This record gives sequence, structure tokens and C-alpha cells, in this order.
Amino acid sequence: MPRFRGIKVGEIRDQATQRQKIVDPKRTVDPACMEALCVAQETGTLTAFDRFAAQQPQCGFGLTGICCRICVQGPCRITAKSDANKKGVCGASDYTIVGRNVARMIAGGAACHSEHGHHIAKTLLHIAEGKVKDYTITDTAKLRAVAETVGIDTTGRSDNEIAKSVALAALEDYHKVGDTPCTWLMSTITPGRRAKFTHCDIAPSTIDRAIVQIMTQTAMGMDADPVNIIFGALRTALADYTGMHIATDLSDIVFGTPRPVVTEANLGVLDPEYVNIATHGHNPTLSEMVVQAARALEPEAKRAQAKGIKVVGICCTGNELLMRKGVALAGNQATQELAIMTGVLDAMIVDIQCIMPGLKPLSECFHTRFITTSEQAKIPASYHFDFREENALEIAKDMVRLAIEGYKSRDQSKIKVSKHKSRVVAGWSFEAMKDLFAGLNPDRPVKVLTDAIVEGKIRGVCLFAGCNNLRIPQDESHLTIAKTLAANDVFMLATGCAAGAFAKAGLMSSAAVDAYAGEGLKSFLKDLEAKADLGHELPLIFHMGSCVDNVRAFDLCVAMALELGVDIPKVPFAASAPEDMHEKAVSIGSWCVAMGLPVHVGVVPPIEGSELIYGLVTQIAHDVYGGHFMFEQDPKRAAELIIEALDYRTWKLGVHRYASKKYETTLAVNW
Ligand code: SF4
Ligand code: MSK
Repeated sequence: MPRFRGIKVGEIRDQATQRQKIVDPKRTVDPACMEALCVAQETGTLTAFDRFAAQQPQCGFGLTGICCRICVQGPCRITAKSDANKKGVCGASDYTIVGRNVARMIAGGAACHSEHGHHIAKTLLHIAEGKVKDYTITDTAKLRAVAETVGIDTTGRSDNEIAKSVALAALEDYHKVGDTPCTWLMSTITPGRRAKFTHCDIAPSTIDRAIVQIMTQTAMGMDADPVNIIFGALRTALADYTGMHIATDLSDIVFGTPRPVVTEANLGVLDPEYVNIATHGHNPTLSEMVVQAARALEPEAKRAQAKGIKVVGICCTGNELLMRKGVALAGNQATQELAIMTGVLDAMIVDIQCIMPGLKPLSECFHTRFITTSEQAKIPASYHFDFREENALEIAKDMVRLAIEGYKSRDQSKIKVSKHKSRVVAGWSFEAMKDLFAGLNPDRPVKVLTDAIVEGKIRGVCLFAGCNNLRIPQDESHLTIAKTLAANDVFMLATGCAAGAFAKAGLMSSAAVDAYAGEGLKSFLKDLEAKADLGHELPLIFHMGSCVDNVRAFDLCVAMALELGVDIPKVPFAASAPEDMHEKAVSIGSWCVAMGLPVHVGVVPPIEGSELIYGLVTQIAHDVYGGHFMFEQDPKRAAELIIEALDYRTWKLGVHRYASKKYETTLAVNW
């Protein structure tokens, strides 16, 4: 068995592979989206799919990351035409330029997730201080569990007192005096990772500092050392992890920790007889209020001759509502415009992130009220409601009334309702997963999973995360890789728009278990199902939530490591972002690598312009942190790489366990 298999240094993917796919007329494998795209074509309506085609061919310098615009002497583009062209005006080499660009992408991703977490932390603080009337602490057990994890005393203290301490501790991870590492990072990882991050000096002291530090480090005339830049960027990626964990923990405290729910997904969830409202974005602070407001205003909708009000979700705020409330999911990232094209979407209410500016002009071709709500995400000519927690429910009601008004002005000639929707079993927080495993082993629930791997029943765990990317057909890579892994007995988790792809395609149902799971995975799931008292079946892929909820999956990975008595790099656990698009996906992938995971990425971020950077993230990162990137656009080959990575870990774990037993030594710590 080689040390580890994967793409070797210098074996960089040819951009031609990406370009070929661009002209592929099959731009989605989702039948509901294909129908909507056909309507767009017939009516001459432009969508992101058309705009992507119009952008071709895209700039090769940008695609490979060797265009520098960091100072106004640029853009400097690196070519091999002459010695002078091999460096930027200041003398920056390809590895410096590529490294700086990707580091700044990671900073962008970390900022987005962390700002989201900061918002929730402020909400929790305001709840604890009695400053907001429409929010409350829903999950006191989670509040106390989080407090204990981060070292806050709970004895004899009221929920509000603990909540205030938790919120302030979270906010200290954003800005504080002193250099102690972020609490949420250091209290949620393995001892091995704590030691590694301390030794390599990449544990951020605060999230804000980490972002400021990397922006400074990558400015003109600063760091030119590719290793220093990339490992500095990992500190920012760990700040991203910190902000995500805060967002998930505190959202659970305020809105409840998800438990298994049954719902539906895809454009067919829009019901022409109801007032349909799509919530889109990421922050549950808004969407939870929209759900409440919609319930309160049912009578007004009925007076408008509708049967009621149907709230559906898009992207990650959709995942948040789906996980906690069982709200149906209309679609993932590339579906957002297509939902409007059904002609029955009466309002789209958006908060932050992944919201295409193209939604507003498209909504003007229909009756859809397009409503922005964040001071950080305004789109010209939209309805804008300045959403504030102090009077959240009242504002949400005003938005719902606008949707009812929209319902009354529907153009019947433009209605093209989809019949496509799938059953979804979701709601798998880490707590819900532990409860599920506890059916077979109440004392050590995670041992059920690790035993199944050690005994060879399943080959490991794969977390699917990430977006849609129009560079490849929507959802195709997600579905192909997942079906291949299922047949090869890999236990699968999903978040974000990857989860959306699986939900729409019916892979979060028991029918998918029967259709796609290999014998080992099938019997593992059936054993769990027999002991679970859920009242419904188990899915093939377990939905763990939105983008920030990738930390739920990582909590499971940490629990597996602790159960096995090893550090993360030995756990048969992989991550895959088959259709990554956002800077946030680059950031998540990077902290997963620092945490010690093999990470497959389907659309190569702009790093191919430097062999050195490419080798650093695919090989050297593994030597130092135990995790590495695997770039592969072909989904079949990608599935092989993920299985190889899992098998390698299981094999090495077995060898080390055997040796430790035979020679009566402690388990080897190396990977
Ligand atoms: Fe060009 Fe250097 Fe300025 Fe970048 S920092 S734009 S490489 S001169
Ligand atoms: S919404 S970051 S497209 S997962 Fe979280 Fe989807 Fe990616 Fe946005």
C-alpha cells in the first residue's frame, strides 16, 4: 500500500476538461430544473445558465489563479513567453500570486460564515438581556451542553445567565485582548489536533484577527513564501470553522436542535392553490420569523381565496428550516431563479449569501415580490425591509402580506407548475445521530459506527458539502459520486446544496437504500432502523443541515476519533464538494484538510497556475496535517479516489491496532 494515493505533483488537470463540459447542452440532471430551463428557452428569459454560457471562454489566467490585481500596477498575468513575463511587475512569482489569491478566497469564506455566527451570537445575547421579544431560548439542554463544552459554569445559574455567558464567550472569539486561541476551536477538537495547531502555530486567537492577518500577509510587498502563505491561510480557515461552530451551536440553542423529520423537496413543493413564499439565504433569524408570520396570517391568505400559505426553502436557509421545522425545500443554489419561473412563487424573501442579483430582474418578468432584508445584501429596485430583531415578527408579517398581495396578481398564463418532488427524511443533527446509534449501543453510541467500519460492514464515512457550479451539469456529480459510494458501502452525510441535490433526487429516502446501497450498508442501516423508534424509515444519505452545519458532521468525526483512540488523520472519514462554487466552500475544504481529512473537490479552484501550490495542498499538507485535497472533476474517478482514501485509512488503522495489541504498546500516533 503506498503512503497515500492521489494526483501526483505536476499532474495538474487540463483546463480543457472543464471547457468541454461547458458546451454540454445537458445543463442539469434535475428534471424539474430542466423543465424550467425549457420554459426559459421558449420565452427568451435569461438565467444564470445562459449568462454562464455567454461568459465563455473564460480567462485562462483567472481560471488558473495567475492573475494578480492586488495593487494598481496590475493586473499582472504570468506567462512563459519571456523571462520578464514569468513574474509580476514587483517580481511576484506564480506561486506567490496563486497562494495570495486562494488565501484571500479563504478569508472571504471565513468572513461570511463568521458574520453569520456573529449575528446569532448577538441575538442570543439580546435574548438573555431581555432586549428582544420575538426570540427565545428553545433548547435549554443544548445551552447547558454548549456551556459545559466551552468551560462555562452552569451550576445554580438560570438559563438567561448561562446564555449571556455563552453569547459573550462566542463574541470573545471574534475580538478580545490577548492571544489565547479561539475557545470554540480548541474545545471541540481532538487532543491531537489541539497539539498540532499549537505546534504549527495556526490556532487563531480571534476570528477577526485571523482575517486581518491574512489580508495583511497577502498584500503587495508582504509575504512571498508559498508555504507560509498557505499555512497562514489555514489559520484563517480554522477561524472559519470557529465561526461556523458558533453559528450552529447558538442557532440550536435559539431555534432548537434538529430531530428527524419527514418532508419533501424540489420545485413540485410549490402549490398553485397556496400563497407560496420562498425563503432564501442562510440566516434562520429571518426565516424562522417568516414561518411564524405565515402561520399567523393564514386567515388573510384565505380571504384572498388561497387555501393557505406555504413557506418553502432555497439554499441553506431552506436547509435550516427543513432540519428544524420540516419545511419543504424548493431547490438548491442553481434552482433559485427557476423557482420564480414556475409562475406560482408569490414572494422570495432573502437574507444573506448565495443570492444571485439576477433574481430581481427575473422577478420583474413575473408577479413575484422580491424582498431583501439585510443591510449587507441589498439588490437595487427590490422591496427592502430593514429586518431587525427588536420587531422581527411584525416585519415578517409585513413581508408575508406582500406575498399575499402577489398571490392576487398572478398571471395565469405564466403558470408552469412542476410535478417533481421527492420524499425526504432529514433532521440529523449530531445529537440525533447519537440517539440513532444509541438504539444499538446506549452507552457508547458512536462505537456502533466505528465497529461497523472495523468489522468491514461499511468502508467509512463521507460528508458531502458544497454548492452547485454551472461549470458542470447541476447535481450530476453529486448524484453520480453518491450512488457509487452507496454501492461500495460508504455511510454518507450531507449539508448545504449537496444535501439539496440528494433531497430533490430522492436519495434521502428508504427507497434509495433499496435501490443503491451495497449489502453491507443496507444491513447496517436496516439494523439501525430496527432499533430506532422513529415512526419512519432511514434515508440513504443523512441530511445534517446548512453550510455552517458541516461542523455537525465534524463533531461526529471527532467522536469517532475519540472512540477509536486516534487522531482525525486515521479516521476513515472523507469530505467531498463535487460542485463547489463559493469562497465558503474553499474555506471549508481548507479547514477540513487542516483537521486531517482527505477532501475531494470537483471543480478545481484557481490554483493550477502554480505546480508548487498544487503540490502543497495535495501532498505537503498531508505530511504536516494528515489531510489533503483530491481534485477530480470526473465523478466516477472521484468516487474511486474517495474510496481509496477511506480504504487506506481503514487499512492503516487495522495495522496499527494489530501492532499495538500484539506488542502491547500504545496505538501509533502517526498516520
Ligand atoms: Fe503585479 Fe505585484 Fe501588484 Fe500583484 S502585487 S498586481 S504582481 S505588481
Ligand atoms: S447555500 S455556499 S451555494 S452550499 Fe449554503 Fe449552497 Fe454553497 Fe451557498
